[in-house]
Amino acid sequence: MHTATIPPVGSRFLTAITLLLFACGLSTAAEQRPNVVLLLSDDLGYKDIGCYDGPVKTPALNGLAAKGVRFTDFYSGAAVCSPSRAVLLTGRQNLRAGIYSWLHPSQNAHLRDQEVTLAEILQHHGYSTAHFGKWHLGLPSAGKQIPTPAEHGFDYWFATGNNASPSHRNPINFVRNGKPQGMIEGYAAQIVVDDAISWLDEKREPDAPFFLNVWFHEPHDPIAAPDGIVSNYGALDDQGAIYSGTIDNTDRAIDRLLAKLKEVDAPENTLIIYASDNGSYRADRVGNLRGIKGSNYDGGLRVPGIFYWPGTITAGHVERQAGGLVDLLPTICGLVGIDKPDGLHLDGSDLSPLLTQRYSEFKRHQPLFWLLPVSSPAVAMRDGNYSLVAQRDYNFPKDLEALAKVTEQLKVIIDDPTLNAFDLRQRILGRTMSNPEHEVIRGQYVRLNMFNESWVPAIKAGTYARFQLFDLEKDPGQKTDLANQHPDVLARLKKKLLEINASVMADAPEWK
Ligand SMILES: [Ca+2]
Repeated sequence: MHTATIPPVGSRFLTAITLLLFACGLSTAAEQRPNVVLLLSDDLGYKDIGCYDGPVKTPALNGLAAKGVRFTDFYSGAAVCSPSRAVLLTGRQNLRAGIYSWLHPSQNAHLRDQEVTLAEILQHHGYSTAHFGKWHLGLPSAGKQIPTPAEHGFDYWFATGNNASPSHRNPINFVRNGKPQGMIEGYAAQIVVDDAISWLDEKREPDAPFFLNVWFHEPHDPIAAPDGIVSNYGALDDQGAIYSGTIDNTDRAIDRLLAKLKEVDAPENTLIIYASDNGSYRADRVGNLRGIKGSNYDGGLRVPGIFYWPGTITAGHVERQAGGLVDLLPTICGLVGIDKPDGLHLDGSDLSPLLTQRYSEFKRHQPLFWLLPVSSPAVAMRDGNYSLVAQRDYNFPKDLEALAKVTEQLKVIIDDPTLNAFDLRQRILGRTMSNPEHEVIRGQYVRLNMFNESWVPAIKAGTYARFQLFDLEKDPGQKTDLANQHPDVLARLKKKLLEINASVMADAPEWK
């Protein structure tokens, strides 16, 4: 469902609800607001980059962390791509924004037009806005009228609908402002930065502050990186070495972008934020955390979180309070001095007191909360050092007979008796197969398990069971369930979790 759109601001389209929300907060000029640069990796884990004790050489990111604030307990918006990106752009739980799981072109779900995005807020306050890289919040296809990044507040966009295809090398699926670009030679991270640099040089409004939203494809599968980089990490056909190579290559691209940013404006005028959209699909890159991408245990959720703005954000501070992508919209509004949108529920809180040594002023109005119905556990909440998770207590209407048949075929293909059912599922969902016939079977499995809109009523009516309680300070690996030991804490947090869940479900839309 789309709200009526009206074209009041030049070529930009704002929804009626957006106008209402901003009616009291219009600014007439760009004033002295800083540029905002958001750098996001795709599927990069808690222990990948150098400044988080990972094995990959990332001097550019390490430099931002050393001269800015690095969060030890930073969280993605969700355990998979699309919902996490929806959370980032809206500051709201993904179901409120209409995103129940990762998006596939066969679905009608997309980031709802009426959501107020960070890009719309900044654009409305005079920013020149641009998106580069993976989008995965829905693009028009097969005649479907799905809003593009332009309808979500970006003056300019250069994006792929989902992953770089066929891999990070020589991708064929970039679209610039609605126009397919065909094959582009090179590696996705460098291509994305090339385009961002050219936008900075030639296409932005030169007198306006800018919002550069750079969402890299790396290290999401299918992976590729230059041999000269991969060889620093192992054999050229070693998946771990290639994976590391994609991250190293991204850091080199970031280094080029940072040099350009310094050239176009003083670092004191540019806020830079780096994070990842969810945990790694590699169990060796999530540190000692439990679970990987797709899981609502911390391994699927915890990611790097780095904030850099010399002169304003504290230099060289390591922050141990929890933060997340859900906080970016209110935090950026707080840092650049823009009122948050009124009249809608924001799930995130403004982290700027933690970034500017006003620690006692920080207040989280609602515990961090993750809901991904297709995940196991389906729901998670963090309150202080406590983590509460729970399983879905309802079933999706799947074709179980077809699913059992395909699962048996995949068990034979993978042939790894050490994998339990959950890990097998994660392995199948998380990684493409090099054998084309096997990949077809994997595709059948993915589609049979994939969210579709007919599940929404079951999700909205669903309840939870098997609650587990962990103390992340003592037990970051979530190994010891304290639910029986601390029934009082369990009851208090469970009540809170169910309240947030009810609030989310009240906003979550039906899709047809
Ligand atoms: Ca991802």
